Amino acid sequence: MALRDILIHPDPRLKTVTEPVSDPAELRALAEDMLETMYHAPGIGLAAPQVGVLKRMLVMDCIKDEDADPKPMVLINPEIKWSSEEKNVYEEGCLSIPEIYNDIERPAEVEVTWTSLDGQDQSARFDGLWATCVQHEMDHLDGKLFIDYLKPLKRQMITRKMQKLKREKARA
Ligand code: K1U
Ligand code: ZN
Repeated sequence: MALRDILIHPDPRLKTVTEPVSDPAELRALAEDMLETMYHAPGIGLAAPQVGVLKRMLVMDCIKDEDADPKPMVLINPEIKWSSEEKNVYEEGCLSIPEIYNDIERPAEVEVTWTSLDGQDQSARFDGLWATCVQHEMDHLDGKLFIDYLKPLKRQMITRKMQKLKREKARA
């Protein structure tokens, strides 16, 4: 297992609509690396394009209680089959946009289908933080970031801040 570098916005790979996965078993090593990278960050989710792989795969674990058992999930080719009318607002962050947080409104519950690493069809209904996280990660697979829900001026300010951060990191 290895830690992968997380891309920082702006990066064209974070704006790309990713490709469906045809052979899930081939992505086992990547999934393990992504989970390790997510826990190390730390974060509650990570999508393949954030580590520069333009495939429809995401990992997540929204168990925040350190005393509880972890619940790592790997979702390949996920699709939202149903979204609730009821909405939920959560102050979201993104490992590709460090130290920026903003309230984002999304459906409170979603029904999602996906393929497991073993190639099995799966489905589940997510609510609470799990619902917010899976929608945030699925947006990544379509080249969408949570700042795309904000007003253009705010998004522009955040993008400039990230450009500055990337210049500083490159110099260090
Ligand atoms: O996709 C990502 O960049 C990961 C992101 C996922 C996410 C956070 C909040 C709402 C929706 C989706 C993160 O994990 S940011 C870090 C974070 O939220 C966190 C970090 C440590 C403990 C708990 C949460
Ligand atoms: Zn993100």
